[in-house]
Amino acid sequence: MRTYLIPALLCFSASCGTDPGGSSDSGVGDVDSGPGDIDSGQPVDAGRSDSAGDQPPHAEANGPYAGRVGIPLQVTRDGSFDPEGAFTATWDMGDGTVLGPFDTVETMDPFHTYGSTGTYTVRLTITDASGLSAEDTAAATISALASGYPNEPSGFVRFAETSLEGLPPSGTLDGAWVAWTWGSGAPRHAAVSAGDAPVSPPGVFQFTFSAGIDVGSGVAVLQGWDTSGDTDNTRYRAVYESGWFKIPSSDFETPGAGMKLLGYWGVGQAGMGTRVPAQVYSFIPGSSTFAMTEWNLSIRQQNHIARDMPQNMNTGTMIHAGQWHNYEILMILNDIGSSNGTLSVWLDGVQIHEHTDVMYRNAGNPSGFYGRRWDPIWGGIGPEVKSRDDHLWIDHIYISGQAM
Ligand SMILES: [Ca+2]
Ligand SMILES: [Ca+2]
Repeated sequence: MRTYLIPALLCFSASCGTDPGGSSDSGVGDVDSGPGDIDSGQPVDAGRSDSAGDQPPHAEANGPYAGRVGIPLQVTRDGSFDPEGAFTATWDMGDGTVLGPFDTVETMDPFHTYGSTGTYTVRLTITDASGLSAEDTAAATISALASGYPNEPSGFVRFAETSLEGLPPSGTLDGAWVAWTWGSGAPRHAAVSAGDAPVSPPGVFQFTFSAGIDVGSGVAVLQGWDTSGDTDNTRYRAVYESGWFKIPSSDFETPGAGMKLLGYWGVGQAGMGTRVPAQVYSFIPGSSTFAMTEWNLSIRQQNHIARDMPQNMNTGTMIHAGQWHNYEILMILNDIGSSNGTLSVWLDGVQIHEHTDVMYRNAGNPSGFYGRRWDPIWGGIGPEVKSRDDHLWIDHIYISGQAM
């Protein structure tokens, strides 16, 4: 009988933790049985320890936010966390819309489109895995979508406007400065109907990114320039442009290095044949190898004289498939010998870029702005081949400025 007591006594030593407890040790005096059993107590103690140590999450709603009626506004939970890790994010947008709860990083910073102007209180609720939560609020001020050409400087003279109701030059034209034409690539361009075009429905100009094209492929070209001469046209000291664009489907298959949507202005050189290298700006959505619904909006400024900005400068602004966007650009030449040219860009009425030290021209290339060219490129690092047709619409191009 004593032999039974020996393991029981040993259980008070270091070997006790490995004792499974239970039947073999059951009996009167067995220290492993009963509520006082050291083994069975461990999970209980561990549970109490977790409960006491679980910290509530922290919510950071960021902001304040500013947006426009009808334009998706993104909110971000950046800075929110839970000490134990996992959490969900739920957004009450303040207009009766609740988004979430979201549990992945891809979904926690959602977009919302407000239907009317006002200042809304956006409330973010962060909830952790054990149900503890925290809240934070931010104001979202929603303004009316600007009409007309709100950032056109006073004193600028309109010299081109097209509602693109048909293929140029048969479409509606207004203004003597610009002749519209298009290059190779048919049938990658067309005039199509879009009843939701904001300024001049229903005719819009459609570029088609066709299935089968390789990365780096151009789509089609729409361009305009002064019709008064051929090789030494009227040049402009300053130009302002407004236009609209939309990816009409809900997403777009884009290559890894993004794509150029809107093309560029020619500037500086004399001679018609040298337009192409004189890039002033373009819009290049950020990279993805998947069909996307939204893109970072980047701008390029480069010309034959200098590249004063990074190749593709991210504006921190998003564009969205299925949504018309308005862009405005204002460019003013530098004085020869000084890097004091300006490049300003607005998206949907909100300024997203200003560059004030651009050298557009120098003594060897003294000319001004002279030509506008839209030439979307499904561009980037290959090998990638488009597997489906996608489209870009542009509409209602308006240009004004001051001749030299
Ligand atoms: Ca927690
Ligand atoms: Ca139109």
